[in-house]
Amino acid sequence: MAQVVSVPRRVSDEALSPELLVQMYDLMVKARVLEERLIRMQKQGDGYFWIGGPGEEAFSVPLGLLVHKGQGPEFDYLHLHYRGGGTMLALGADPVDALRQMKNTATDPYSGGRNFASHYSVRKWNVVPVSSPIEVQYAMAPGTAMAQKRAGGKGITIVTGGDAGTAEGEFASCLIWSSRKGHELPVLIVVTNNQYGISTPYDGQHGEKRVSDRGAAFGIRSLTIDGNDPETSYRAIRSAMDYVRTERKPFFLEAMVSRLYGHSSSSGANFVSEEADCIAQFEAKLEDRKILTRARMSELRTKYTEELLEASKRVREEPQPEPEDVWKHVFAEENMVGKAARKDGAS
Ligand SMILES: Cc1ncc(C[n+]2csc(CCOP(=O)(O)OP(=O)(O)O)c2C)c(N)n1
Ligand SMILES: [Mg+2]
Repeated sequence: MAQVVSVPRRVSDEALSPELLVQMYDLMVKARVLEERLIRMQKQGDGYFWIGGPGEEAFSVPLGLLVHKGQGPEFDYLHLHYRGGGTMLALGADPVDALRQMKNTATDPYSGGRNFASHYSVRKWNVVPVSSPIEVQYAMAPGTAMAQKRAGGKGITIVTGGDAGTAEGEFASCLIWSSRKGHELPVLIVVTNNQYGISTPYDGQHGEKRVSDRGAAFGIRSLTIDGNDPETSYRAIRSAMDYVRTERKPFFLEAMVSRLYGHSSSSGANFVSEEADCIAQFEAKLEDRKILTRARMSELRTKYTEELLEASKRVREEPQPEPEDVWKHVFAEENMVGKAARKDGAS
């Protein structure tokens, strides 16, 4: 498949420190090994369905590293989709929690064993629950961005999703609500373009050359980058975030990425060798620049592979949710309306 790569505009090409490159590499490998463990768990019967982000690590990891993490409108809100595992690890998530969600244990902190793999939710980091119906997040993002604009401060909203989903109305709603003249919102609109929507290829579905071209119609600054290059991603995300944070206006960033294990377990989840592998490309650069040796890089991969294999065995022994727990967290833990009425003296 043709790789569409564009040279980033308006983004500095200042070198990133070797320490940062090693940190990004470490997280990218951890994220990949985690996805590979999740795929194996699902194939071995320790889960019902897999979906995740192998092939997006060169974009998802820098994104997570650049977030202002915390709870409430003064921090960044994240409306992620199901390919953001690298972002979660870069934020500091424990990879074992992803294994717990795959195994649907009661200890899964994201959904108590109820949701699919890669459906994160962390209130203390403003990570709102990932939605299985695609694009819902683009309709919600202007809401948190509006709250942030009203609250003042430097918090921004970040929303991510795929290329095919941009055909849905929620995506248009996001562009419209983010860009109203005089009411612009501090939202970083991200599309990770792997050039597929399940089995439907990008070509034939889009009249525009790039999805980011749509930004111009709304007066939204937009950019398409090679999301397979972590250095390009880091610089482009940092510069887009700086703009959104200080100008309190939207920015649309499209990142061209790969989809290295197909759509999900429903399409087989087997390695796709025809697409660019951002980790293999980064390894060649790190070796060439004498930042890491091949031996060190293999050691790291082996370490994470062994650690996550052991963790997956432990997770198998963790408790499953109790049947009556199905009634928890559905709407509210108690009848708030009835309780308020009783306080007012009503029956
Ligand atoms: C509203 C809705 N329609 C259809 C689906 C089925 N579905 C799940 S993923 C997907 C393709 C999404 O493609 P894209 O937006 O490019 O994201 P990618 O999976 O490629 O990252 C579809 C159609 C869904 N989950 N929700
Ligand atoms: Mg896609």
